[in-house]
Amino acid sequence: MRVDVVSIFPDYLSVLDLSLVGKARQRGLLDLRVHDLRDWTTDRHRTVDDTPFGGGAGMVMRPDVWGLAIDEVLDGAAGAHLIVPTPSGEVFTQRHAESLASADQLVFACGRYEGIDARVAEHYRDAGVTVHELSIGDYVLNGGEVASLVMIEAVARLIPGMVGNPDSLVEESHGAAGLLEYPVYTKPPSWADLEIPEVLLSGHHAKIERWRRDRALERTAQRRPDMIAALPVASLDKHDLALLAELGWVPDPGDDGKLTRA
Ligand code: JD2
Repeated sequence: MRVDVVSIFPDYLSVLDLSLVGKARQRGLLDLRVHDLRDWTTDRHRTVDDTPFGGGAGMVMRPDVWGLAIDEVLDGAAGAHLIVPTPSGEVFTQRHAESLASADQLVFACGRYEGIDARVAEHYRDAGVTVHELSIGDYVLNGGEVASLVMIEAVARLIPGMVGNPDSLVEESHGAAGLLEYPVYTKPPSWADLEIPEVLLSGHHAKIERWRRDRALERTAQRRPDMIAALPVASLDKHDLALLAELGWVPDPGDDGKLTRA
């Protein structure tokens, strides 16, 4: 896969030389190229921004400079996706990461200031490029660089032949799908007056699986009620339903196949 990142702060992306993404590059699975947007400016001051039409605070990035940059980095032959990180985007999820992992090329356009002139996304959509305006969450960053790092890491670890431990990806894809992970423990067995839950030392595989699923359900109900409300009742066994009932969740009497608060 080819990944191009365009930014006025290309040094922000230097952490991509490390760890997993760096390894993928060394192994030839990832062709990562970071570019300085100012390389496509044509004026003496290398200007990338201007004042917003309609007024208001701050500056907006010029579409003409972005157009020259994106036209040059887009590989016409490849199935390219243009990703524009923005606080106004759809929220980036594992589903986006999975879908982007099979693309031929990803181009990340990292804005600064108040963002990039809206015609850039519109123009490339009109030109037949798959454009994704994505946010990494409901908080405000100063630019798209850190958001791009997050998305690149999430995608890179899904590229076939990439992850250190393929078992962990298999478990992720069909394990406790739709639930948070259960708590994990390792040695030493006693630390800070805290012991390992006995069942994990028992060697009783079925009991361990049940204990882990119970903890995952409890944790999810406590921290992510939105995920409990999205669970298909058909994916839950008798024991799951009994535990969830104790936690205040029951099958919707309107029988839509989901749970609701009792
Ligand atoms: C960005 C800015 C508009 C306020 C380019 C912020 C983001 N989850 C996220 N939070 N913030 C961003 C993000 C991404 C790109 C830019 N800014 C600053 N723009 C209003 C602040 C400029 C993502 N993804």
